[in-house]
Amino acid sequence: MTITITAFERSPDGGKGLARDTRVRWALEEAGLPYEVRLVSFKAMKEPAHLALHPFGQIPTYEEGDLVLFETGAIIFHIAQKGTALLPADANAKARAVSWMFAAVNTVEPPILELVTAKIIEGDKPWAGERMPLVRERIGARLSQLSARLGDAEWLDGAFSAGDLMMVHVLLRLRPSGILNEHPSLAAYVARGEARPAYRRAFDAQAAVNGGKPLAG
Ligand code: GTB
Repeated sequence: MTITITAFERSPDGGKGLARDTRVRWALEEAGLPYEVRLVSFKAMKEPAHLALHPFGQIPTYEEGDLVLFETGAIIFHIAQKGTALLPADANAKARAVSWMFAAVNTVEPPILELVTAKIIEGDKPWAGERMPLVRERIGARLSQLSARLGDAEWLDGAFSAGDLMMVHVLLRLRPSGILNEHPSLAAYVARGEARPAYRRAFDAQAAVNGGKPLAG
């Protein structure tokens, strides 16, 4: 059955892989599943045809036969369950990998999104200058906890999993801020994710659409 995802017709990041279709592309590449991409404009995202797929008028969506999914957590969990490339066969290890998927989107991503809001949406407000250090402090606290747990390990819990995929992509959103480099072990963790051939294929595919440069090397 053909898998079709949606992605920005033109991503605001100009092809840096930060929009969330990249994490879905990456999961599909890790799982070795072929897929097609339907590009949508910001206008089309809010029109009935797309709202029928995604109640909040966003990308990415995932279609496979009669199945329509939205929310990257659900999409990647669905993809991951098709094999063992992204979730281990052992039931307990699988449950722990799922914990990391949730941790990425529920615990680590929210303060990172606050930074985006504080900078881009509310950057011109009179209180923006006072708010920014508080937001950076909250991110720093989370990253210190994550870094302490990762320690010297390559991945969060044994072999690379959907939990790492989600966490690496969430952390990548911090790169433009410089905050990631304040946590060298996490910067190295993200670099390991980016070095994976499946990530490089996903990144290059979205860059080709968005006018970005392919990953070098
Ligand atoms: N929780 C949902 C999920 O995980 O699937 C969130 C989906 C979401 O936020 N989608 C964004 C969207 O469609 C695109 S990824 N936004 C349009 C809208 O809401 O109208 C967020 C994003 C956008 C741009 C960049 N960038 O340019 O760097 C990075 C991330």
